[in-house]
Amino acid sequence: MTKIEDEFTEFTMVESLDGRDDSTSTVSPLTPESTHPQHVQQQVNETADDQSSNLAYGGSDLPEIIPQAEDDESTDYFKIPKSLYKKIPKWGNKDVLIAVMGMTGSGKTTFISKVTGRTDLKIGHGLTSCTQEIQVAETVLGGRVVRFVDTPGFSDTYLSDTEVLEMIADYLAAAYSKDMRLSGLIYLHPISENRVTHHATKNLEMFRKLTGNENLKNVILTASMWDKVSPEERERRETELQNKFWKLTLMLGAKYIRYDGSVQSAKNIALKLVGNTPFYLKLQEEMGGDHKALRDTAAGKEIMAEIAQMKEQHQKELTDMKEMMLRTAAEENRVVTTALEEHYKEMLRSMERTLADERRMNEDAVKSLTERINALENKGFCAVM
Ligand SMILES: Nc1nc2c(ncn2[C@@H]2O[C@H](COP(=O)(O)OP(=O)(O)OP(=O)(O)O)[C@@H](O)[C@H]2O)c(=O)[nH]1
Ligand SMILES: [Mg+2]
Repeated sequence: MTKIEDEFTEFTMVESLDGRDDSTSTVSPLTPESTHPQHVQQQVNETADDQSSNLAYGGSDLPEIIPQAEDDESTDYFKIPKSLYKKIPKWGNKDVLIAVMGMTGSGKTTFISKVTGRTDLKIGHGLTSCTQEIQVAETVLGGRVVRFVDTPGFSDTYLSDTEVLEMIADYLAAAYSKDMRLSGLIYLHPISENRVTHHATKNLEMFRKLTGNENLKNVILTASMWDKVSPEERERRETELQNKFWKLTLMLGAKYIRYDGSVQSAKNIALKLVGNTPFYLKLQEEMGGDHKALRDTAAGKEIMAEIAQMKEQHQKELTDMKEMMLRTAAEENRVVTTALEEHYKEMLRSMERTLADERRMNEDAVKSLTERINALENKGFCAVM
């Protein structure tokens, strides 16, 4: 057997292992310390504006345990006596949970950092993704403890969509088991992108699938990176986003609110969600209520369809490439054969990644909700709050 045929056999063997071995899948390590409730340092701040919003959101009923910040821009949690942290409840039924979603690099962590005043959150500095785990940061807005859930984006550079969905699903399952409902979601899109890519469309589609159309009324769509484009361009792109890319989501009940990158503007957006009636996301209802496996949920099905499409495409490319390599080898064109071999190896690696994702989804199918939550807690990753 030639070296090339050997590698082709390797590809078919990987395929035959489907569903039995996950040795090729790579999962980036989670950092539980940053997300465990005991490590989420309490940082509380409240602006004059927030106090006015107390009226709108039942400020008369403020839990007395919530410390009031000394000034408008209290961004340093060390200003609040430690004894007061302890009095903040772990999870009170008046506490608010808001998820922030969007593509990698869309500014989710920056938004959460602005709204909570937390300066220790990991913000990306390059093209690669930064948030590879769920981070939770909290503050007080409108007299309520508000927790922001920072999620990794789909089509992330380090994590596959399957891994991202699994991570979000684990978090949501744990929240479901603790009766923690979301009050809203904020979806960020970078206005600096001059065209809406396939990546952006896919990300929004996944977002809708896991949220559920019936919950879109609790969603705020907004754009980041305003400072990166001219005022005329901003207006044009904002209108285009609303009339095209976001049109369906807006028609289904989501709202668009402009975010100018300032602390106050981030707080104003969050305050719009604080008074909502808390709800479960579609993914939580499907997994927690209907006991569906992740791959059978609407979001999971989307990923399964993509995996199937990618597998088919890889298979076709590999077959074509194998034929080409055999032909070139027969012609003894060593330089071209070597280049083709390199390309072929890269394709094999892509195929292996796709198959590993498929195995993850299949293995996930046999995991019960309880197992999912236990596994999450054993990892020390009970980042529910
Ligand atoms: N100019 C400008 N830069 C921004 C803005 N928001 C975020 N950034 C920058 O964009 C980069 C990505 O921001 P992050 O907040 O890490 O984005 P993210 O959505 O959390 O990214 P992931 O964690 O990778 O999914 C960082 O370098 C930020 O400083 C903004 O409004 N304007
Ligand atoms: Mg981030």
